[in-house]
Amino acid sequence: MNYVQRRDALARALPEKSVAIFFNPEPARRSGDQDYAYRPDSNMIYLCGMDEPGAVAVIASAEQGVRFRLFVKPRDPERERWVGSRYGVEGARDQFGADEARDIAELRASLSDILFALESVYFDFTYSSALAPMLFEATEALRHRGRRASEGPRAFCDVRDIVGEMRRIKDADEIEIMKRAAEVSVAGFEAVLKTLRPGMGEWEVEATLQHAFRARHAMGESFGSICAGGAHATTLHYEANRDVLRDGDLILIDAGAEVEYYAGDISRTFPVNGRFSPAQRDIYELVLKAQKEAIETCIVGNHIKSPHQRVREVFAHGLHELGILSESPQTILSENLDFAFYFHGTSHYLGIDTHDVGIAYRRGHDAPARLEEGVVLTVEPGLYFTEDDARVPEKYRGIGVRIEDDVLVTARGPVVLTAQLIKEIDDIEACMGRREG
Ligand SMILES: [Mn+2]
Repeated sequence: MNYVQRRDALARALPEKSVAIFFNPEPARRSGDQDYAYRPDSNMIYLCGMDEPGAVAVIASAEQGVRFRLFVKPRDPERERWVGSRYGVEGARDQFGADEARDIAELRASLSDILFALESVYFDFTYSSALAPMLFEATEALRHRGRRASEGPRAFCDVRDIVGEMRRIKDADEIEIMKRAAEVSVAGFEAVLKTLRPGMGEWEVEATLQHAFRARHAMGESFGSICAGGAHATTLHYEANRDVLRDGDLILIDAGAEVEYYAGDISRTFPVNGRFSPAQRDIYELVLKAQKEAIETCIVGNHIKSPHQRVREVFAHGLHELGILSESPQTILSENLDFAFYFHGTSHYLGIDTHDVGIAYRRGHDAPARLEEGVVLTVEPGLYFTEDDARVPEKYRGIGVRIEDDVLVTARGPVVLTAQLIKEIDDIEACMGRREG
């Protein structure tokens, strides 16, 4: 992985006389003496691959000598017999390439040396409650050390915009991993297609996905899988997955595998019994048309909102033609009438986080960020008609459809990383017709 290049890029992006500080939080307590499954900080993963709880990374601006410091828990054979091995100070140096590695217990004392000659300190404000008090304390101590009032930093800055801009463009290593995350995610949905049938529990669909992901050595799900049968699909983030799938209903599945800390993110909507009803077909075909046209807009020079604009245009015409909205497509768009049935965005960046970092709107401008080579984004239009919406023709009530793929922007146009997974009605019906048992 290009950790050295990434840290160099960050060092050059920082102003002179500054450092950026990152850290992995301690595991979160679940209950009793059990913790939640551990997930390291995404920027730690991106900049040095360090996954150990409690580790702290300090990266200095380019003109400084020692560029990369790591503070980690020391080796402790007694403790490691219980909780697993640690990298230790030696590992931080040898495996992670730290120019300087120390025991985490020395962080507090080391901060005065690190901060002494600095003008500014960058850290992730997400963790301000953990990091800011220590930084303030160290800075205050320098201010009151007495000899010269000029000691210590004067500014604390949020590092998220800088690293977010770096992470927005994926390098070759990242794209390789993301292709695998996409592949494993596809395999999960294919496993569902083979087994889906009326009477199955939504939780069984969830378990099918989890099994397919883990069996292919994914770390697990990149977010809590949504397996929403029938009208549950009209709740955007339905994750309860505790209902039974009924004959004649659709199931909306939004899930993805996490591979080496990178996320896949797919949505598909399948008929539980293997056949779409005419009303379900109407909505599905409209969403699919919008999704395919939106993917075509994922080209260099367009902006992050281009797919959304295209989806809204297709929906405005389709909602009018299906008699769901009587107003003209122009009126639907200008008065945002489509918002009643399509109330989320079409795209987000995808990467180490499912809703990945990266600026969507440039600060000080209203213009959305342009798509560039190496950007990975989702395209995920959906239409949702609640069961009790009297404005909507009865046959469409309770139908929710979302179709989502992961798209890499390249100089040669959009590359759909999840293209292997079928989404045409004929293909889905033919595939489900061949189900086991
Ligand atoms: Mn998504």
